[in-house]
Amino acid sequence: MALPGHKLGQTENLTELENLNEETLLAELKARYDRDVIYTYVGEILVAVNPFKMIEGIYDVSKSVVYANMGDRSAEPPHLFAVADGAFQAMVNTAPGPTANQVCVISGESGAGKTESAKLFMKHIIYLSTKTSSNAEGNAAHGLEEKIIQLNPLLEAFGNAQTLMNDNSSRFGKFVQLRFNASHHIEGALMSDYLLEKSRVVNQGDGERNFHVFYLFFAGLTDADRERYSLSDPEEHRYINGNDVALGDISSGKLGPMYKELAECIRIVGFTDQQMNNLWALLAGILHTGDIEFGGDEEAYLVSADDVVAKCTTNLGIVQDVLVEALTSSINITRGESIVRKYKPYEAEDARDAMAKSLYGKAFRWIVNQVNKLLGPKTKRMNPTDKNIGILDIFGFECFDVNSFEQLLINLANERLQQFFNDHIFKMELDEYAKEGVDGSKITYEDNTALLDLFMTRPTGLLALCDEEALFPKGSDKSMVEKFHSNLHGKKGYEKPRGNDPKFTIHHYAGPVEYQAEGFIDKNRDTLPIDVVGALRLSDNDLVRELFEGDTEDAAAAKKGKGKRDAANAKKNLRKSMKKAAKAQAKAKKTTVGADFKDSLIKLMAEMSNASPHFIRCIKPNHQKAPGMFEDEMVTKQLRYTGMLETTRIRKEGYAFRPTFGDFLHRYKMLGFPFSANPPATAASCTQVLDKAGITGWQVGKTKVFLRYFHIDELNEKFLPFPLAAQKLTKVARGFNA
Ligand code: AOV
Ligand code: MG
Repeated sequence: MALPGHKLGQTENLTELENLNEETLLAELKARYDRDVIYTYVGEILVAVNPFKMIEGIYDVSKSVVYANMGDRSAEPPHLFAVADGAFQAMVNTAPGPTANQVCVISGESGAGKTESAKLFMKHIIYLSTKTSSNAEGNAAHGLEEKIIQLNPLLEAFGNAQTLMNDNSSRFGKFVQLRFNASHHIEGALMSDYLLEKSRVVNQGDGERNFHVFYLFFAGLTDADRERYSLSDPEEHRYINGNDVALGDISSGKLGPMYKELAECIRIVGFTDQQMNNLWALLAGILHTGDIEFGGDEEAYLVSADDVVAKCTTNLGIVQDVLVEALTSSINITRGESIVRKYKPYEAEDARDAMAKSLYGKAFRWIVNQVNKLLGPKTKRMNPTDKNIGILDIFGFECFDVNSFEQLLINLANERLQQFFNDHIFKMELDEYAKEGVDGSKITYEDNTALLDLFMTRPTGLLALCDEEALFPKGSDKSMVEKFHSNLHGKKGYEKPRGNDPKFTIHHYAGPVEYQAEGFIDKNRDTLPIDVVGALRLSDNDLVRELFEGDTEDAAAAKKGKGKRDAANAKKNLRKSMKKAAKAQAKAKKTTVGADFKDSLIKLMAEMSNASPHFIRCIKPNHQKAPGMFEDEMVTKQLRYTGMLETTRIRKEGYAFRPTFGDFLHRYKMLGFPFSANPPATAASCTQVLDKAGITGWQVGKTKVFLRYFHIDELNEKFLPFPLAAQKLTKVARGFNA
């Protein structure tokens, strides 16, 4: 029910609404969206509804100027820059320590606008920090800031791809921390990456694409480059030729300028020509890898012409025969004896694709490490006077027709973030009660701790069981699911399906997701045959060799063999290299993708708990990626699962309105005092009003009255005999919680 005089879409902080529920929340956001107002506050949280178009002027420099050093956030319309300014000022005005550090947590589903928001947030932080850098130190840092800005296009080229959900979908999670010194100048940026979707390199769903960089690379090739990397036409390469529209984009020349931009930003960030040449050769090597084909019934043999393999091995800097052998068979060396087992054709294809994925995954990680070397602060550890601002932009909650191990981990991360959000919002609420001496024991909320336990508990949680099965040589997806069922069936959030298919359903905070367990074990193990590792360790491409931890000496020896084209010699080298690789592997801690992910999630959370959080909830208003379309049902669903409604519910169950004594009396004193009286702003005066009005269930704190959401209606009803006063009620509701 809207109050008289209430204008839809005018409320900038929706918790000021008197009648706060699913419908009103939606109606307000929609009315604003229709006027191209995409930002709205819900309490402390910023809601951003993706406009799918550039809105004139909203990120201009003039806006950066307005949203700088604001003091009172409500002085200007809601904006992402205001959140960034709030974070920056909070950092500046707080002594070094966990509360001075800030973290911006951006969530929302795929295509909702997280990555764009993360970039804008970072851009504004950098603007604010350069504004304070008027002295020499600031000027010196200027180059660094430029580099940090250039980081985004670089990472997006290698880590983003077009999906059905989003034309520029992040296929990895990232957490970037900007480090500031005592005078609040940027000292460096440190980034962590999470779970790159490597499988995209070898296989893309219908209508989806490979990582941007492959197309950009092709678009930017000169004739000389084509020759150098033995590339001809993009249509000929299986890893990228599945999408005609993408191929069209290359040939139309549309991507040419984008390649130039990428090359320029790579240069600015500080990669050397030599490094980049090695990287481009590696990418070309991956493309050629995809073209190697095998045939056979029982034993795999090479079907492709020799020169197909040669193009691959030349780019990767390895020996042709060695690669073919490594991809078609495995050698088991025990006590000096080597037993060769020939692969079946599908095994050879798996080995080939595993090599491509591994090359890309390691190259991506190398880029991230390199970026940290180039842009990171001089010392990895923070000085006691340092502070930082972190920005988290991960993959959103995912639910597809078929959900696999990647979705399980992605959704686990989102589940953990939701818990972080709950803890924070809930805690803030209780802190306020405690500060005012008000009893908050009745406040409860749907927390997802039990669900996280389902994942994290050892030894019987989902991840632990996945690992147990993956580290067990005879482990299978089927027996893993049986273990899930026997350990987790009956637990909250876990559902065992009918039938015997290796499937299970998890009831996430954002909805149920059915996972298909086929392939879990392989994905969790994520191993590359040791034979392939052995071959790549001998590469004379410095980058490839570095990625597989080979040493120059071995590679030089192998090169001699290569020169002679002596197959026996090359194979001898491969055996040696494999032995070394196997030794290194045996020494390294046995770990799995799931366990690594869990570790990095724990580290991330520790980092985030060491900072004051700022939440941005991105909302995707339609599936068509179209401007001007606001689909009620879709938005409602997101409001529900992003916790916006939870937040409002907590406020409903708690004390939604908290006017100060003065404000309360100003508005309601006539319910308890004679018209002309001027009672003091005390707890006693407020109690007198509330008692006389016959309202129950409120509490009076040290400076504020704590009212439930329905109390406002009850108080308003008392006003009914006073029609004049009733007209002023809009103001009353708005004034609360300001
Ligand atoms: P995501 O990061 O949340 O999805 P993006 O930030 O990539 O989503 O946004 C998707 C697209 O929406 C962008 O490429 C823009 O076209 C548009 N967009 C987003 N925010 C804005 C804005 N503020 N103004 C104009 N257009 C915008 V994913 O990474 O897929 O989970 O994995
Ligand atoms: Mg993204």
